[in-house]
Amino acid sequence: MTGRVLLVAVAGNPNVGKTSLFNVLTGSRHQVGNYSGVTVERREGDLARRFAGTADDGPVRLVDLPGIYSLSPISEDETVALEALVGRPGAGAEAPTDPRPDPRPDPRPDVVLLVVDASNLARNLYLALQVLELGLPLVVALNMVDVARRAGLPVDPATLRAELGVPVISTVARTGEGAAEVVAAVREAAAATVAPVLVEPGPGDDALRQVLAAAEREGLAAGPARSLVVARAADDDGEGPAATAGPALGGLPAATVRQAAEQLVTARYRRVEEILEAVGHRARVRDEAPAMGPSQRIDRVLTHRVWGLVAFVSVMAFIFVSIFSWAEPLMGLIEDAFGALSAGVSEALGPGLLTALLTDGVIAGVGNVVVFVPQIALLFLFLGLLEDSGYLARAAFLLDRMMARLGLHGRAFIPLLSGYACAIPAILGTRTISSTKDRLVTILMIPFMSCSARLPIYTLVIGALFVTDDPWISEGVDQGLVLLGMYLLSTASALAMGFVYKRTICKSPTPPLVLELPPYRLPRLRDTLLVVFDRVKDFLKGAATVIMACTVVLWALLSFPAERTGAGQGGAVQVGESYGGRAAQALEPALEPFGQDWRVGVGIIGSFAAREVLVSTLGLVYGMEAADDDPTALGEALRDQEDPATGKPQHTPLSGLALMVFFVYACMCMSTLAVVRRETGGWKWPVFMFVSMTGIAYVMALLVYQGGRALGLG
Ligand SMILES: Nc1nc2c(ncn2[C@@H]2O[C@H](COP(=O)(O)OP(=O)(O)OP(=O)(O)O)[C@@H](O)[C@H]2O)c(=O)[nH]1
Ligand SMILES: [Mg+2]
Repeated sequence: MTGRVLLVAVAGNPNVGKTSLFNVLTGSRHQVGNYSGVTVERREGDLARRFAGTADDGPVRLVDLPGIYSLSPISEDETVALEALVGRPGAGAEAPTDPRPDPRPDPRPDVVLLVVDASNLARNLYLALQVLELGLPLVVALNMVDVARRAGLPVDPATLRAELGVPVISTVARTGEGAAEVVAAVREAAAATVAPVLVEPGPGDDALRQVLAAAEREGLAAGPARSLVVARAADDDGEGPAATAGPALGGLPAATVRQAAEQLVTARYRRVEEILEAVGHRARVRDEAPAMGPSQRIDRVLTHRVWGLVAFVSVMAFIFVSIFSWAEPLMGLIEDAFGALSAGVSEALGPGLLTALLTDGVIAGVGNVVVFVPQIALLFLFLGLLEDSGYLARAAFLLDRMMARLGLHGRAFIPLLSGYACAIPAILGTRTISSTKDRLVTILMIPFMSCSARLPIYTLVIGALFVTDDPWISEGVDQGLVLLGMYLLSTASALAMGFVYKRTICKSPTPPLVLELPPYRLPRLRDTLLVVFDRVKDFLKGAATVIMACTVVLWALLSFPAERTGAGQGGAVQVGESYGGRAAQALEPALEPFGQDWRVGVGIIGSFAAREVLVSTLGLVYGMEAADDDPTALGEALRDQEDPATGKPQHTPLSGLALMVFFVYACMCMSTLAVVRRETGGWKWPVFMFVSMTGIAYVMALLVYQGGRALGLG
């Protein structure tokens, strides 16, 4: 075995702890969450050093897969999982006749590590039987034994091993219990030869016997190909691939194949019952009426038509208000730190072009964005805790009725909500939606959800222009509510767009929601903090690269031709006279109708590279224009700016609102467009998305500003 990499596929039902186990074994930290469909693509990782053993043991590579209920995939993520086990669709049925040496681009795994939820054995065993039919070396990780133990339904791994005929190891993936034994069993299994194990046909299952015999005659007797032909035929109800499998099975009539299919499914369920009986679960379940557990009691409230909705809105309001008020002190500290750094640099270098570039450009640009790290960290922390507790699935269930009334799929809820964090993983998350049209609608809706990159923009505008003097409202609360309003607007708009798309370009019936409610679990703070840490790292990497580059380029455009006035280290720059300033002024006629001047225009242009660039760019423009070298906070500069014509404030709550509304709708994220292109397989939808969203953004901002003016506001 030495030298060759042992490929191990980690498969199993959704939400059973596959990724948790994969993370333990490989030392990685991919996202886990307490709902089905967290993992939607295959991810590889090498065995962590502490499990690697001696040099003779040879390298092991693991592949983490999306969860599947059976080997007949109905959605994109399930297809990914199946292909990792058996190759591309159809390859199984065509393999015997396919002239190509290996029509499968995915290498078949050497060992399947099937993760089974010990606290949910009945459902998990069906898949186990199907995987046995594949005839691949198999090791079962009996996970969540801690939960099963607590629930009073422990499973004896030895009994299960005797029933399935493959190694069974008890594990607790959360703590890493049993991981070393899993590795040992996997290595051992790789060396063994195995044959596909099919369930015994029952006494009356003649059709099934006929199909099996035909498969044997066709030379499909050995290896996984044969079981796959039968399995495909069985699970497809004689439709689709099964119809093509028919002729391959010695010309048996389709009716026989269909009948065999039903018989095989029934035979599997019979076998599941037998195993449950052997493990001792059936008897116990029969004896004790299942008591109402704490999960069910909580659910009575949280999925209640009225109380559930009240709870959901309260949770959301709490999150947005605390993002505002809790982050405040930390943001102040960061602001001060960058101010001190800037002052230190100008002190050390003295006045000059380089100093101006460093202080006005690099430090101010990056600093204006880094300031938002506390808020972004809080947002990810809250969303992570919601995900890991199991609440998200409840919220999806709760809002499914509402979604259905709009004609939308309940499964779309979790991707939509995770769009609050970032559209990219959210768009990948739509792979769990089986209907192509429903999936497309969801993909088109997601960029309307306000992602974390919009947060700095909302915060800046709200912080600068929505200040209350009312002593009864503590500062932060009302601003938090304005922020909540922006999120509500974006959510309502996403839903409205979904409603429209569903009735126009993506007409299709909506299938009912099939969603498992996972048991509530205490979120693991460590896991959530790791995710927060990774996200903040990504955000900072963005700040250090894209934002810095944009800032430097814009700084150059705004600095030349250089005309400086006044005293101070470099004096104020006549930004308006620069190349960049003049170009932006040419755009002013388009900006004025929604209450913005050319300075904001520079920011809007910059933000097509990345939304946060708006903030760093505004910081740059105002920083360069400031006559003294004591940098005032960007918010203050915005508030103090006067309209040269009227002498009134240039930025009012109304113009701020119009600007925020523009950013609610504008599609300004190249990465999102790239992902949409990949997931929809072409340029059509990303182009549609960009054009329509930008158009809507402009019109909505215009309506808000002009409407507000007409009503006498601002
Ligand atoms: N109590 C307990 N919880 C576990 C165990 N293993 C995983 N979990 C939790 O179960 C939930 C699901 O874990 P994941 O690793 O994301 O499950 P998955 O099988 O990868 O899920 P999908 O990718 O959605 O198919 C998380 O909340 C984990 O913390 C375990 O052994 N015991
Ligand atoms: Mg997973």
